[in-house]
Amino acid sequence: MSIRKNACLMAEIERIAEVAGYLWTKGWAERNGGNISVNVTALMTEEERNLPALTDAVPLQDTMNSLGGQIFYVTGTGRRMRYVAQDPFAHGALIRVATDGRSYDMIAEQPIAPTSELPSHLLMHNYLLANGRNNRVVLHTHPTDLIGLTHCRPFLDSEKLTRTLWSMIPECRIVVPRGIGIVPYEIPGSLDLAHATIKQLAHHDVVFWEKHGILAVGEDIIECFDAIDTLSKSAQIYLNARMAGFEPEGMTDQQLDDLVPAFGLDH
Ligand code: 2HA
Ligand code: ZN
Repeated sequence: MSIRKNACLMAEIERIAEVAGYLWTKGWAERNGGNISVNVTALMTEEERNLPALTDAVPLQDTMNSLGGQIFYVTGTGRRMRYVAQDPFAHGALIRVATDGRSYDMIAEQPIAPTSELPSHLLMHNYLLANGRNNRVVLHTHPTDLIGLTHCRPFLDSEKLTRTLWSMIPECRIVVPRGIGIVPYEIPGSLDLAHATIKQLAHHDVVFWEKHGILAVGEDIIECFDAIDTLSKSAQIYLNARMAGFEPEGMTDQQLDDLVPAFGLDH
């Protein structure tokens, strides 16, 4: 049975490839920078979910109590986004978490070892599902302008950073309504980074990792990309103004608050 006959699944894989291409063309994915995981379980038939494993089970460090039987497309370790864009199944794989949540195997299309950030991606999916959030997507990338801001101590403050970026353009307040969480520097791929990120996900859908990159969660991969792209636009306006020698005025508190009822924002 070929997974490629499943049109719904393949459409989702195409959207992942589309976003991988954007990450590369935006300059946010140097070398193997960034990684993507998407929960595709709901797009698969019972038969596909039970496909024979391509690999032995690989143990997980933590038990994923909410992920038993869930299937994810995950980009491969060391893989370049520019190649994921061209051929997502040659540079990523479908992994299946065991029913006891303690290991995973691979079911398609080739056994590609998952991203070094897999433990953190799975911990996040586990947290999100356990909390009833249908956030199927975890997207991590390295936008130059946004990472640059994390080198400026005053911006390592969620309220200050959120307020500054929101106030550059109305869209930013609308597209990133829960604001930005900040995680102080941790070793990439570490569980400390994952646990610190999960704390931020209680209040935010986008988290900045100091001097490293951005992580966004959401229901849809294009929307996750759009949120980061809009933040990047705001950062460019802010930084361009500073480079031109002036402090940008920013929208007023009233102008920002008026967007909440006008666009039916919850926050
Ligand atoms: O996958 O971006 O954080 C490479 C990374 C690790
Ligand atoms: Zn990274």
